[in-house]
Amino acid sequence: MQDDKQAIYSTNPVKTDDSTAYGYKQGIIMFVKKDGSWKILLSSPEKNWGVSKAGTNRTPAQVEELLQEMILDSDKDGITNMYELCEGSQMGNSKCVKTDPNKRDTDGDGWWDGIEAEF
Ligand SMILES: [Ca+2]
Ligand SMILES: [Ca+2]
Repeated sequence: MQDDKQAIYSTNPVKTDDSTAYGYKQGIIMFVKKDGSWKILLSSPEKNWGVSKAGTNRTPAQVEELLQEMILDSDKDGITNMYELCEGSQMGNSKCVKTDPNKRDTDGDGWWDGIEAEF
């Protein structure tokens, strides 16, 4: 995913299930173009999602469904739908800014939402 101002590269989500939790991780790197050259923007290139086995009474299939929902990034702007809707882990975060999960650049300023979230 790239245009003339920014680029986002991510790996496919990889399962990280262990004895205590079901989970996924994904590597993601963001670049922005400044003064004609590309700079790395993101400082933590790995995202993790997890559901504790002890903390859920869902079946493994239901947990999988939940995890798929948690990692979904419809517009591929580098932040998940839940994050853009201020749901899930962002619920109750007063600093969370709602953006459109189906629009890469919600405010139309040329910067993608996931990039702006890192500024
Ligand atoms: Ca998104
Ligand atoms: Ca924007």
